[in-house]
Amino acid sequence: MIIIGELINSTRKKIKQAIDEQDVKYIQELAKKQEEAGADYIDVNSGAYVHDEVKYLVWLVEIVQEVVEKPLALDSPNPKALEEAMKVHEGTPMINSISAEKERYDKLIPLLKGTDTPVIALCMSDEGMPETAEDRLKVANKLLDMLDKDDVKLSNVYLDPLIKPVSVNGEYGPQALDAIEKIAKLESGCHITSGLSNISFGLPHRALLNQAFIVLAMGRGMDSAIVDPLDQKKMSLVKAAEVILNLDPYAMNYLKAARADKLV
Ligand code: THG
Repeated sequence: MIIIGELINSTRKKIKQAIDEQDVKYIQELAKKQEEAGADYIDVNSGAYVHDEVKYLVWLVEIVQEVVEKPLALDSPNPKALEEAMKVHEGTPMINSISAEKERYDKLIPLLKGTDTPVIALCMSDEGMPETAEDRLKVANKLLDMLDKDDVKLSNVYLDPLIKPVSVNGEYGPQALDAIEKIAKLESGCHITSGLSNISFGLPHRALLNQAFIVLAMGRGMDSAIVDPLDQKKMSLVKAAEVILNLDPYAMNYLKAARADKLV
């Protein structure tokens, strides 16, 4: 599983406060902890700042890269913010995200064309948020087609089916899982990711629902997730599921984690 650590996000109160106070240490500690916990990418998002999003995204990239080796996932719908953050990022960042919405797509594609930049592609178009698994598959197919034509390697694409809360509609769980399976069956070579904590919004013991969802989604072919990597139970479940799905040959990773006393 490719883990994208979600905690440096200005929609979280503590992060908003840390940005307001320019508390470099707090943010750097959180970045290091996520890396140590096994994050492959560290997501950074300053979207709570309508007017200063660009400035703070650039700042987050600078301070987080001082303390981690892993690349960052630049999280913004704003092509300008992504462009400026890419300029200061050392090495290749992940872009979170592009979509099939024409204006956003056209502005972002020049930054991606012919590069080796991993990019999350949301299953969303100008027709709005998809409802059913079929709707998501349609947008996924369209995006894969567009990106392929625009010289983006599909092995660098992370399709995000967009997860909605099961507390809003009981069918949102099955629809998300079916969408993951349908996208995986395309065998396009792309990855599948999602911000899975949306699934549990509005219900108690959210971590428990997120844990159940990540295992179910892995069983249907999801190979990446935007999550809180400091949740040890979830990270342990991921390692256990990888053994069962034969994604961890000879349980090498699992055994290594066990020896390091990292499984709970
Ligand atoms: N897909 C993609 N990117 C995404 C999302 C997605 N980026 C943002 C988001 N969704 C994933 N990241 C987070 C980060 C933090 C939290 C949830 C998702 C979080 N939320 C608390 C809550 O919802 O209750 C906020 C409370 C707080 O801490 O203040 O922690 O789907 N591609």
